[in-house]
Order: sequence, then structure tokens, then C-alpha cells
Amino acid sequence: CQISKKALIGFGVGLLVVISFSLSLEANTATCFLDIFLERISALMMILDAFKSAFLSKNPCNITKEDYQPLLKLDTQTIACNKTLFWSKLKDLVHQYTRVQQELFTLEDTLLGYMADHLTWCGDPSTSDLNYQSCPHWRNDCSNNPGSVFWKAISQKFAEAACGVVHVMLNGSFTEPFDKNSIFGSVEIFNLRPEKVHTVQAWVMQDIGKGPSDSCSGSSLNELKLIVNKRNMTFVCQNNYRPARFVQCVKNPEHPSCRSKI
Ligand code: C8R
Repeated sequence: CQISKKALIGFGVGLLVVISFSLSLEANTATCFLDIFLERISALMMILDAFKSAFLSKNPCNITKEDYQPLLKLDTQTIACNKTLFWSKLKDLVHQYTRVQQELFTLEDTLLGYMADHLTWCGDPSTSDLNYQSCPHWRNDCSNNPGSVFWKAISQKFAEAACGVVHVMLNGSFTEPFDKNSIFGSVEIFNLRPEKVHTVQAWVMQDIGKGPSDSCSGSSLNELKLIVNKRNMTFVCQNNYRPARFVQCVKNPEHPSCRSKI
């Protein structure tokens, strides 16, 4: 077969155009990714700076919600309606559950909550460094410590932003699953906006193998119901919510409550 010189040159030029176009596209894409990456790093640096400024060089027993306001302003993450999940006294189960049911979000599934979870932090008025020796304990030392104030401040914002149906997972193996002094019972429930939130759905989960200490029909849940209704929202309660029970049963498959219909 014969290929003319002209056709060969045309083909060569065409190939060059395609290669150079795709190379420039790749270069553009790479620059674009780099831009996004740098943008994210600088946003994280700003968040970290605002976080540290809230407590560094300050008396760790004298932290206020206002100290965390610059940090809260930088947090623009929003959770879609019906997707917020609060909890009290069963941190492990609720997070095991949201790892599987990724449509629901606890505070630790948001940037600020994720950053601070499992951490203890404080400063010292005499230095601008983090205090690596000791930080005040909220019960034994002082309640206005950097950790407690942080959790209260971001929990308040989390609750204010919730809309639609909100969910809360409570521990039915405690005599008071709804604890008025907890962050859920003292901050979140009172900062829900009834004009945005129409229903509070409670899931009361008992530990497998432990008898119920309290359930939806108990006095503690009734207290929560009264608060919710008084704030013009509907209250719905369910004991041992099946999907979360499945998660508990992964570790206890042979327990009678897991073998029978759960
Ligand atoms: N919330 C509060 N406290 C949180 C937290 C969180 O998301 N994450 C952590 N690690 N902590 P509890 P509660 C720490 O008594 O008081 C939000 C804090 O040190 O079992 O009702 C969350 O949105 C804090 O003092 O529960 C959730 O709905 C304890 O754990 C409630 O508030 C709180 O543990 C849970 O707060």
C-alpha cells in the first residue's frame, strides 16, 4: 500500500497537535489540583491558627465561648436537613454506626469535631507554647477549660444549624439516658431551632447483655419529650433501633438478643 508524502505530513502534524493539546491539558489539570491543594492547606492553616489563638498564652481556667468565635467563623461546613445525629453517653456505638450509615453526621464527622476528638489541649499564661505537662480537668479543676468550652461552643453551632428531623442516640443502660447536665441535655436540645427542626427522633440503645435501666417509656426520656414538645417540636422515641442493634450484634453474634429476631 502506498501512502502519499502529503498524507504522512498531515498525519504527523495532526498527531503533534493532539499530543501537545493533551500535554497542555494535563499541565492545566495538574496546576488546577495544585491550586486546590494549596488553597486547602492555607484554609487548614488558618483554622489551626484560630484554634490555637483561642487558648494559647491564656489562663486555662478562664476560656470563654468568645475565644472560639474566630474559629467558628472559619467553619463553613453545612449538614443537609435530616442528617444530623446527636448522642450522649455512647460515643463508640454512635461512631461505629455512622461509619456504616454514612448519610448521618455526628459532630465528629465534621471538620472541627474530627480535629479535636480524642485530644486534650491548653495553654499557659507564662508562655506562648502548648502546655504539654497538664491541663485542667473539667470536674476536678474548672469547667471553663479549653476543651469543655470548645465542645460546648461547637455543639451549640451544630445544633443551631440542624434542620428537618434530628436524631439522637442515647444510652438505655444508664439510669438517666437523658442527662440534663450533659452537652446534649444542656446545650444542643436548647439550641435546636423549632422553626427549622420539626421532629426529634430518639434511639435508646441498651448494651447487649445488660438489662435496660431506662427506655423510651421511662422518666428520663419523658423529661426529654416534655422539653421537645414545649419547644414546639414532635418527639418520637424507639428502643434498640434495629440498624444500630445490628452494629452491636457484630461483636456479640451469639447473644440471644442477636440470634432471635432483632
Ligand atoms: N459533643 C460533646 N462532647 C464531645 C463531643 C461531641 O461531639 N466529642 C467529644 N469527644 N466530646 P457525653 P454529652 C467529649 O457526656 O455531654 C456533642 C467532651 O469532652 O457522653 O451529651 C455531640 O454533638 C465532652 O465533655 O455526652 C453530642 O451530641 C464529652 O466528650 C453531644 O455533644 C461528652 O460526652 C455529646 O455530649
